[in-house]
Amino acid sequence: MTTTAHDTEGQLAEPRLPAKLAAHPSVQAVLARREAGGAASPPLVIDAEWLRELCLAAGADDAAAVSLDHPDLAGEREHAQAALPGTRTLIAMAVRMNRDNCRSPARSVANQEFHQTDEQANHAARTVTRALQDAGYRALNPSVGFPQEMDRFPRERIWVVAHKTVAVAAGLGVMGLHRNVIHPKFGSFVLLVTVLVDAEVSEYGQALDYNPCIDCKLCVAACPVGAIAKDGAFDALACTTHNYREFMSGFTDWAQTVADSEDAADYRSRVTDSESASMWQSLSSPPGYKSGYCLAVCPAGEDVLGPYLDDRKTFMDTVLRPLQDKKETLYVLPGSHAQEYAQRRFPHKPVKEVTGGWQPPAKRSASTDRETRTS
Ligand code: B12
Ligand code: SF4
Repeated sequence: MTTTAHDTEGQLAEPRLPAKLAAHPSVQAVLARREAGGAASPPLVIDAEWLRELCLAAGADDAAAVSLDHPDLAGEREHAQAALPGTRTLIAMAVRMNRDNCRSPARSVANQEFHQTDEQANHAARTVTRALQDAGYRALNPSVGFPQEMDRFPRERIWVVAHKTVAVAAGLGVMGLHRNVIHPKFGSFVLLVTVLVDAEVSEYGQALDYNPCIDCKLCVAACPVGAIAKDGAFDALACTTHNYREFMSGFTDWAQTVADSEDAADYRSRVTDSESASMWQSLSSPPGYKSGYCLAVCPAGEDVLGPYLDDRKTFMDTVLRPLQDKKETLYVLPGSHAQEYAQRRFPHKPVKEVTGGWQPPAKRSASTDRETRTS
């Protein structure tokens, strides 16, 4: 066991080490480095300007720090402390996405943009974490999106830190009607990431004093399963059931369908060739979102707003309409508001009932999985 000695003036001296440990080459190297003054403690408070420059150089387009004591982060505290005991500050970063990639009805284009930005944001956060570690701090970067804590699924939240909550408290933006954070300049076209660190920062970000959302409600019109209500209510289950068809919950439902199928012909009567191919693609490359249209059509943000202000009709015809017109299967829970909404508002889009994979399946007939297109 290590004991701490006091010298004659009562100062804290090097801990006394057991002889065997003290003789170890690594221990001797560390002690020698200390004696040479090469391992000074890092400053107690991180310089905010240094930190911001570090984040921007690492690939972030905007960054700000917020104390874990911020009242709006009360719900994040236990999660942050569990991930990195001793966390004092959260560093929020935003990384821009290319707008027209996100808006493309070719979802492969949009998904590539989401995943590339996701990677860039993870890379930026990891670079910042490394620099903080090298400066002598404890730091940690939870993933931008996936992987998440699937051992908690589906009962508890699976994300380590809620990046939106942190970004809003740090002043990087405000949640719009569509519940994504809108950056005042870059609009909705940002992904967010957070770095946890065990030190304070000399200056913290301030929450924006206005919401960049202009309340145009294009996100309401774009969502194919009615997940966003005009009053701001958000139907997370409707969104997840469709948009995450090829993520953990939709995959579980699909696996159940495979298990329930009597033979190949029965499977092919429940799942189209295109759906099988799409599921394969999501399993072999990063999984594909089915929608994200709410974010794609959002005109908010100083860099984005111009074309919408210039000519709203053209903006709707070229950004909103192509996504509304796209023929694509929509996934809904039976009897849900999403099902009724999708059939009524988007009669040209086939609607398919699925369990969502949230709970063990009731015994189903093959017809349950068939398209229930009406009107
Ligand atoms: C869970 C989650 C989802 C869920 C729930 C969405 C939501 N609004 O919270 C689903 C699957 C629906 C989803 C979809 C999308 N997401 Co998402 N998602 C997350 C995640 C992991 C946590 C979100 C969070 O903090 N929620 C808590 C609070 C802050 O959110 P809230 O809106 O106030 O509360 C709602 C939800 O929490 C929900 N809820 C509560 N408990 C649970 C449990 C489960 C299992 C589910 C599904 C939902 C849920 O109900 C609340 C009431 O509406 C973050 C990544 C992260 N680690 O932070 C990304 C994140 C929020 N997603 C993001 C994106 C881009 C999307 C999509 C556009 C993906 C896509 N390409 O299609 C869509 C947009 C849908 C939308 N309009 O919100 C970005 C947002 C970037 C931004 N500018 O704000 C984030 C921050 C990822 C990132 N690192 O950038 N997402
Ligand atoms: S699309 Fe319009 S209403 Fe929806 S979040 Fe963006 S600005 Fe707000």
